[in-house]
Amino acid sequence: MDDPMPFLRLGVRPIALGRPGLSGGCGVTRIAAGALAVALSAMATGWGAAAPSAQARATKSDRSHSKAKKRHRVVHRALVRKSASTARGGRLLTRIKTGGTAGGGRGGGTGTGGTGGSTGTTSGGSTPPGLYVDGASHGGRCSDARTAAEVSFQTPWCSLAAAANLAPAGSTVFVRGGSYTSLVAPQLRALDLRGYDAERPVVAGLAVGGQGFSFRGFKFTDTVSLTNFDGATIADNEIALTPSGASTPNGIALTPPGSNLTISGNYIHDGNTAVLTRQPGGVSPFTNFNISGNRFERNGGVVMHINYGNHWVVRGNEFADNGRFANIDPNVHPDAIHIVGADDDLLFDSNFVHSTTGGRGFLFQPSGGTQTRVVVQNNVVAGSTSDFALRVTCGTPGMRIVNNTFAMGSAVQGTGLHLGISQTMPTPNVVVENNILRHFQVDSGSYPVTFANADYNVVDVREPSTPTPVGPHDLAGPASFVGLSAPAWNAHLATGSVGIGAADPAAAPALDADGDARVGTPDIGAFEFGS
Ligand SMILES: [Ca+2]
Repeated sequence: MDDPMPFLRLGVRPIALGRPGLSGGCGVTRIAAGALAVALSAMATGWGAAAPSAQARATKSDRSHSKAKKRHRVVHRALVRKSASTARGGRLLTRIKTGGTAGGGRGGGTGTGGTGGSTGTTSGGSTPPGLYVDGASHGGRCSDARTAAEVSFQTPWCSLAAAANLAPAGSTVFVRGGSYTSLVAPQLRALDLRGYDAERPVVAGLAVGGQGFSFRGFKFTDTVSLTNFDGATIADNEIALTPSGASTPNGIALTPPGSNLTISGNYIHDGNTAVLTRQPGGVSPFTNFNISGNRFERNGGVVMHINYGNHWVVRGNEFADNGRFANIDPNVHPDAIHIVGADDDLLFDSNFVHSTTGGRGFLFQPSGGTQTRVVVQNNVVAGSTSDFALRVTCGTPGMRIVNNTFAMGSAVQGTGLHLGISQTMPTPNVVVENNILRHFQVDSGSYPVTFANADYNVVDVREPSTPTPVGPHDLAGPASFVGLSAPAWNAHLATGSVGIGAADPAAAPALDADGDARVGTPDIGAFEFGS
């Protein structure tokens, strides 16, 4: 059965190695009341000073979002073919499958540093300028004894380690097809490492750090681990993991300090946690992350784990059939995204979560502080299990939840949009507008959740005998969809559905989850009808 209150039992369940650190409830319970007052006061001041950030970015990113639509590229067509038989969510997903929305939004690394070599092909006899690693000697006999000046397409290095040790900063390094051992390089120079053409070299994982490096076009078969990094890009790779119980590897594991990271266009599947932020010692926030256009499929842990994130954009990702698997962790709480720690300025935009395997949506569970300037917009969470689409324990002041379609399972207590489940600190000024909600529940408690606006939602079931708000413009559900069932989970509104033309224009993002403009009055939910 699904566990609607997972963290309540975490205290009695051992946390397996490699799993995200999980803490119970809102973590400020151990902070003295005076300290909490000071913290909240400071937070309020900070909000006033910097309030535009997540919201402004949401608007700004609408524009880049639109541009991204026009930027379909070839980069991982192989991945597209590989996963093309699974679910469809409308054009949102189509975009992911054709290269993602990579680059949208403000956050994210630079990670370039390349010499501008294009990823052209060798047809016609020309090879792109750059250095070469060719362990299988496809283009000529490889040798790691060469200097960088001696390396060419015909005279390549054999190993990634040689490139890491010998390529000068700013180099583009093409890696030919073949199998490579894991690269361990604690401080990489600014190298742009690329799988050559469509050869997609297979690499047994990374353990790297450094500045301005990037990895594109690889197939990794073990964890991509980044520690102490700034300006890194992990893009258009496949991370193909193998379930092995408690030893199932994670996809991308991040250990601070870490800043300016882009994770885009990757296909990460069959692992434990797809994107894991570790805080093994003193807390060090992960700053300026852009995680967009990735596909996370059949992972058996918390899919994305955010622990002390600052200035993150999480956009246009697909979470496909992640959940509980006997050969990974049959007892995991399989959140699509679990946000813990004290976090600031997080935008979750146009993500698509669907599962038939127990997976669920977003869980906000602050610890050690609050989660401020959080915007959740244009997301779809659907699935056959009755579990939450978005749950907040407490401590997310000013959170904006707008134009989402939350239609997971059946409408029973503890599912859907569920706010204030474990109240140990205030959650003021929350905005809940223009959402389609199969179930809506706000719990009572010592620190009641309060709303700046809770209106213009389509609500199927509002949990009775709770302080769940009723807006004057709320509409009774259910909305009707084009096809909200597996495998398509198509959450576009059907002709005549409730919610069309019924959203609050002041709250609706300029573009919908497809990146399309509004048609007339904005519609409730993630997709604009007729756009
Ligand atoms: Ca409309």
